[in-house]
Parts: sequence; structure tokens; C-alpha cells
Amino acid sequence: MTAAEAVVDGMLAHGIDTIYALPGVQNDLLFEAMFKAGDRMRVVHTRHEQGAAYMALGAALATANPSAYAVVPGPGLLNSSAALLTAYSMNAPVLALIGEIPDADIGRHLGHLHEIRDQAGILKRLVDYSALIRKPEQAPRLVAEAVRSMVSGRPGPASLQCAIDVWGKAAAVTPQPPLPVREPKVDQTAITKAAKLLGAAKNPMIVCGGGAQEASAEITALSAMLQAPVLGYRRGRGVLDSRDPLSVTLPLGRELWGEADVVLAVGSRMLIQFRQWGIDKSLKIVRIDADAQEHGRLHKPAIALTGNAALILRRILDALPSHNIKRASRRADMAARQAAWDKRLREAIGPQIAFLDAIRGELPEDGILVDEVTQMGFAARLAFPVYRPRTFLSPGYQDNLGWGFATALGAQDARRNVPVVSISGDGGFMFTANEMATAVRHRIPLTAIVFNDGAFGNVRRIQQERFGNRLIASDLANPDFVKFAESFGAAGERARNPDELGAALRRALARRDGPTLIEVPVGSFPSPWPFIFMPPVRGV
Ligand SMILES: Cc1ncc(C[n+]2csc(CCOP(=O)(O)OP(=O)(O)O)c2C)c(N)n1
Ligand SMILES: [Mg+2]
Repeated sequence: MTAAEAVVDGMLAHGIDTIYALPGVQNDLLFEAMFKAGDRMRVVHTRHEQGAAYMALGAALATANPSAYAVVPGPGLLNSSAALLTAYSMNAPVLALIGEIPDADIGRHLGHLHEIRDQAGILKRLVDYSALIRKPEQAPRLVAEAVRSMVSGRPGPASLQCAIDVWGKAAAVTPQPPLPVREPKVDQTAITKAAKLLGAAKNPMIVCGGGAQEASAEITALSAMLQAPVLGYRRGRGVLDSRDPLSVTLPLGRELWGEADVVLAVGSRMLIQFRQWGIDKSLKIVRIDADAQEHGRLHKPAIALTGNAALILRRILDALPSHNIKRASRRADMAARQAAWDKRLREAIGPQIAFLDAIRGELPEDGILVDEVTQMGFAARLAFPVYRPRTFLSPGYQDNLGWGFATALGAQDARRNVPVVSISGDGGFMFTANEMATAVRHRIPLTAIVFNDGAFGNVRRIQQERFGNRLIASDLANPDFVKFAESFGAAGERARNPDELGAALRRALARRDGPTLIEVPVGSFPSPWPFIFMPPVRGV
């Protein structure tokens, strides 16, 4: 078996049967091995390496399963790097297969095609695990170690590199089945303490981050047992169904944070809470995180539990009944408070919410919405109802333009049976608009909605409000987006209001053999920022 064949075999042994990729001479033999794997390995080729990496990210986020992409070294790696960075900051299990110059010349600075100084060093800073495959015999073990690191503890990306002349080297190779996932031992004393603290709390609250996405059932049960509101903003949305009156986003979450006596934080950095909303001694924090380093970065918690959130929560659920005080239902009170905030949000950002209502009205319960750093994205984070985990994908703290369309393509490719809709601005969409060709070539039935205000609208508003309307570098010249889509052979629609958007979306979601772009021409939207950056409610 060649090293390339051993890598393909290794990926298949780990359930990775699709690779998002862009070829080039360093990886020719890897592609040859993928060709030989036939139907077992699906290759989705993109038009730019960032597209390949964002697609792998979207596939991982939509499924929670490891995914992979392959690109050439140097420029190929760097082109993919914003997506790889995002995979790191979103704890997404993405495997980056990166080519290399001839093995014997690595580090000799001879200026080979696509050579980059210290590629291994660059990758080491971008991912949790990286290795260079030097011999075919090493490949199965390195694939297994890479995947184990991607799914153990705090998940995240990994990278394997292989030189142009090593992919084709052949040897007798022993297959390596998946290595056992590394899980820290759960601290039962801390579980009991957490159950006691939560059980005695008068005003408990749960805060969910991305690390809570696989613990939806447990958090739903815990919320009911404690009558605790569950805050999810961006990556924590959908863990508790938005239709439950205890499911909150910002800004009701902030109000509740001000009243809480015990907060259980699950897989969240808590940056907004500690840095914006404030903390004082009367609030006790219980933290569950896959990463022990995360607990005390900003504030020392009363109790810290490290490991898999669902497993830990099940243990807390087992221990809680004997410590839990009798609790009156909070549903009526919470429903009234939800209605009050809903009214305020609709008064403030009504135009955005009307479009979101149109989308929610057409997107089925398990449909996936991918947001982006755009006016409609900000509103979606606050007000789009999310019913299930992993059905609202928001790019975490990178908040990078260009993620939306390409990541949504990966999500839609990996989950062909549910509709995926992306929302982008005209600015963000054009970062990866070229991947419309990929969507058509691979018949990916994504619906991409582009809200076109002819501007980097967010930047423009800042210039208007804070810089005396001195506008610079924020106006945009755009293509006719409908013709743009049609020129690729995709469907293109224009919707001028929420009703037209609903109708266009209905047609788009019925089309399952290829992509649709819906352009929504818009003016400037009212600002969502008063609901996102809010003053402290504690410790002031
Ligand atoms: C990779 C990257 N570059 C730059 C930015 C800075 N940025 C944030 S929002 C924004 C403008 C977004 O414009 P558009 O996508 O049209 O959305 P709009 O605000 O107009 O709705 C820019 C340039 C960013 N977030 N990510
Ligand atoms: Mg715009």
C-alpha cells in the first residue's frame, strides 16, 4: 500500500468518506488513491482552498462527525487558513491534509514550488495535533492519532502533512482501527457538590456554549427539574428548543443573569457574562467544560467539572432529585418576560425580524440556518427561533466574513436530507461567491440568501455614527446577483419584502437538485447593537 492509500484507508476506517479538496502536483498521488477508492471515498472539489476548508467545517458542525479537506502546501494551506482558524475557535473536528515539498528538502530553503518556511511550525499553531507522514507504515497510526485528538476532550482540528515523494512510497501497512477516545475521569465529589448547590439555588440559570450542543436532552431535563432558564447565544442556540419559555437569548439572558444565585455554564467561555454583564460574590458558578484550562481563565468557579458535558450532566441529573428544593413552575412568568422582550426587539429591529419570520415560516423544524457577520445575522442570533441542536450555525469568535456561504455548502453536502439556508450580506457573500460553481457541479441544494445593501453596512454604520459620516471603504459595487447565479446554472430569485422572501424560499426548498440564490435588496437596517453590547447588571 502507498502512504496515500494508507491515509485514504485510515480515513475510511474512521468513518470519513468525503473529502473536500483542491488538487495540485504535490497531492497527485493522494488523488490517485482517492480515485482508486472509488465510491467509498467521495471527493468534492472546490474552486478555492478556503471553500474546501469551510465546507469541511460546515460538514463537521452540521453532523458533529470528523470531516476532512486536502490542499497543496504553501498558498493552498494559507488559502485554507481562515477556515482552519475558525475550526480551531469553534472546536470543530476538521482534518487538514496538506501536501509538502520533497521530503529530503524540507527546511533547506531551496525554493521548491509552493514552499513555505516552517510549514509544520505554522500548522502546529493552528491545530491541536499535527504530524508529518514520513513512511507509509506510519500513516494508519497517524490518521488514528489525528482523529482521536479531534474528538477527545475539547474537540478541534488536526493536520497531517505528507511530502510529494512520500505519498507514492509503498510498503506493507497494518491497518489501525480507531483509538479509544480519551475522556477524563469524572469527579463524583464535585458532581455531588454541584447537585447540592444547584438543588438549593433559588434562581438557578444555565448558560450554554458550543460545548453544550451534544447535551440537549440532558440540559432540557435539567432545566425542567430546576425550572432554570437556559441561555444560548450563537453557538449555544437550539440546545433548549426556542419554543420552551425557559429558552432565552440575549437580552433577557442578561436580565436573568442579574437575578441568578447559581449559574451552571456548559461548554461556554462566558466572555460576555464576565466581561460585559459583571460578576459578584453573591453569584456562584458551576462550570462544565471539556478543557480544564477554560474553567478559571476569567473567574474562579465554585465547582469545576472537566469532561464530556452529556456524561457529566447525566450524573448531576441522577444526584439532583435528593437535593432539589420544591419549585413552582416559572413558565408563566418566563412567557410574559419573553413576550415583553419580543415586543421591544420588534420595535427596535422589526425589519430584520420580519425577514427572519419569513425564513422560519418556510424552514422545517430540522432545517439548518447558517448566519454570518451581517445585519441579518446579528438579528438572527437574537431572534431567530431555533428548535434543535446543530440547526443554527454561527461562526463563533472569529466572526469572519466569507464563512457563511461556503460553510453552509458543507453543511448541506453532509446533510443532504435537510434543507440548509445561509444568510449573508453582499459583502460577506462575495468572499466565497465563486463556490457557486462547486454547488452547481456537485448539485448541492443550498439556498443562499444575500441581503444586498450595497455596503459593508456594519462598517458604514460605525462611520456614520462614530466618525461624523466620513465614509471610507464601505460602499460596494455588486454584480446583479440573480444573473450571477443564473450564469452558473443555479436558480436565482429576487425578493423585495418578507412575503416575497417566503414565496421564493418555498420554491427554493422544493428544488433539491442544485443551489438557489435569493437576493434581497435592502436599505440600511436599524442597529441591533443596543441589544448585544449591554451594560453590566452585577458587580457595579
Ligand atoms: C474576514 C473578515 N474581514 C473583515 C471583517 C470586518 N467586518 C465586519 S462586518 C463587515 C461588513 C459586512 O458587510 P456585509 O457582509 O455586506 O453585511 P452588512 O453589514 O452590510 O449587512 C466587515 C467588513 C470581518 N468580520 N471578517
Ligand atoms: Mg452589506
